Amino acid sequence: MDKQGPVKGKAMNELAVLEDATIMIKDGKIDWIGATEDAVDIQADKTIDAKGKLVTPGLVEPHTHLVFGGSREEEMALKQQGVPYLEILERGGGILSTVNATREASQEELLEKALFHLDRMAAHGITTVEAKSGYGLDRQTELKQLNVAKQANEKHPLDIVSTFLGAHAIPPEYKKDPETFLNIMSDMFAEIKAENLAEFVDIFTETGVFTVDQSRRYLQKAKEHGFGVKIHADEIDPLGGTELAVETGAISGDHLAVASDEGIRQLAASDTIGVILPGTSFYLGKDTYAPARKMIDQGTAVAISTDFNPGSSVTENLQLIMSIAALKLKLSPAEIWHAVTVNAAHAIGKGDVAGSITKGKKADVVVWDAPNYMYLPYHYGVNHANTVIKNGEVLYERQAILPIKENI
Ligand code: IZC
Ligand code: ZN
Repeated sequence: MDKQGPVKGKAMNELAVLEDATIMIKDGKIDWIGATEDAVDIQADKTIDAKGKLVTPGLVEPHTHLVFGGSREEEMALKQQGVPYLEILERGGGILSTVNATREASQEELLEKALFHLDRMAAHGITTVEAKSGYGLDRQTELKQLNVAKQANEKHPLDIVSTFLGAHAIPPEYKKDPETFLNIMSDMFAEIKAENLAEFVDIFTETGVFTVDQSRRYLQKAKEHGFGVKIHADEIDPLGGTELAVETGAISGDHLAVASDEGIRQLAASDTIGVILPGTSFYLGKDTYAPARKMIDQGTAVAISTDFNPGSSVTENLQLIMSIAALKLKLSPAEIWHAVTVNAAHAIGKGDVAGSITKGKKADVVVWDAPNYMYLPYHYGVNHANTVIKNGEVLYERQAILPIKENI
């Protein structure tokens, strides 16, 4: 797995697999990788024997709503009764209920909760995480969320890439005046940039949220302030968010569940990465999944993510999403591995340091209780991580409940 740049289209099915390999780590970085028989002169302080086990780059999680207050388990009953996601939002629930809980929570509470979720992600083999704001929808709370992500990045061993998603929903106080609300959010760009609180700006382009025109103007301003841009595009209604992602040169277009054929064509011809979140279709009980198969067949670089958030995809387990990608998106194991490593890293601007086991990159490596790379999507819903290494340090090790005796 040492290709540079995002892996596009058919190349996603060509995985570089080494049998009987050795990886050397020095100063938190990959120092050498190759066939064990070529690994001469090994003088390691510590070795990890991964015989018979799959070893991969740490998973990169390119789309989460990590920092939030409260939870929304009551909505599950509404969803079971068939109340659509956007109607729950329209009634003041959904994202807006998390907004209330996030406004009420202290910075310390939000940090503690974020660290808990990060621990769980790390235990599931994730070593780099993108985290969005967007549950404040006012200056003060959005800054509180961004500061929590910054603190979490400083305190937690995982690397966090921060995205400003102030344009996640229209708060009730601006229901009739979304333009003014967007201006309040874009007025924060200079400060967020100056304080280095986010690398990307994202917007939810959706029916009842923000239109394509509003999104275009907002993202244009973000680019003028030096941000890379992302879009929650074509998740529920096909508004043309995929085309807008290409037009604005977004680093990624995310969701794309109902992208048009023209949008898919344009995406494939662009450098924008398609970040697919099949856990959302699964969790919202939809039959429609993003046309990821078509996207890859036409040449797109696809990444996959949990979309971890308290409403539409409540899981930190990217391995489960890898299985959903196999079962529902019909992606091959090789495509899925590219989607959760190198392409996910490029989707958050970390392709130079994460996403592959390459000399000079961060030593973010996972040993899995799996005999080969096809095994993870196949054996679904559980945690296969055996040992998670971040920056060359062991971060997580699976504990046996009973030590397995030799020669039982
Ligand atoms: O809290 O429901 N889609 N934003 C856009 C979300 C899902 C997160 C949520
Ligand atoms: Zn999202």
